[in-house]
Amino acid sequence: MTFKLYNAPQSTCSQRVRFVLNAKKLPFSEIKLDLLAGDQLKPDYLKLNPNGVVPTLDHDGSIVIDSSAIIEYLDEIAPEPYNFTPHDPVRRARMRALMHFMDEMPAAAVRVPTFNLAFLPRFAAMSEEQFVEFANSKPLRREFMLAMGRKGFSRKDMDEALARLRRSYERMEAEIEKSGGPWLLGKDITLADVMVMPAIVRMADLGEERAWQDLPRVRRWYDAIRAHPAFAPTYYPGSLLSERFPHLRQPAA
Ligand SMILES: N[C@@H](CCC(=O)N[C@@H](CS)C(=O)NCC(=O)O)C(=O)O
Repeated sequence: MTFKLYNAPQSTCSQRVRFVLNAKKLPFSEIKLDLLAGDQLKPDYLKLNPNGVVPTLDHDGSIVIDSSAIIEYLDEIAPEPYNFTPHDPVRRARMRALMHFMDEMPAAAVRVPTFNLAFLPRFAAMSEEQFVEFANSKPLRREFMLAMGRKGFSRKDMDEALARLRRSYERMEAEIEKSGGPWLLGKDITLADVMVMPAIVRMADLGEERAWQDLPRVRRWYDAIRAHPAFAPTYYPGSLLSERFPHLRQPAA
């Protein structure tokens, strides 16, 4: 089996897939795209992934797109040495419901502080025409980019995104309490944990770790995922935004 992953070191969706590949000890090669340079919008890449986003997995010539579809696919084709999907259908359905929640809430909300705090200086340096052309070339994120504009999201948009993230941490706390932890669904790590991991790591990288300090189960969950053997190879040097954008080393306002 040969795996080629089109991805970006700092992309949260890519980090989900790298984590599962590493946990399963599946060797893979990486094609690294520069998302700010627009590599994901080039015609050859759009033939693989018409959404114009990473990640994309090429498995022996079969193309699989979308991080949640890819990690479920990997669990199906390579259930050993570790399977992230519960055997019991009810637990499996619970896991999938949480996976959807993670995409709809924290993964969507985290884009607002990410773009405002990390990427904005790049966009602010473009002319309005260049920016609109760049935004219009994005199949999936056109409206998001235009809503942000070259001046960034408003304070109100930022506060709303941080509030959505806070509700996500509270939901995690409640799920861990219900399941008995240490993971969202109990004693075994599942794809639901993998789905939320990059948003939490991103917020810590943006200096927002304090936002879940009053939630002891989330704190322990965060320690546990960082101690997982797949974590270090997933977050190889250069995977954090603060490594690429040194201005982020200041705590977020
Ligand atoms: N639902 C997709 C979303 C993928 C996505 O948004 N990828 C981001 C990086 S995390 C991207 O490629 N952004 C490029 C862009 O906005 O142009 C997935 O989970 O794979």
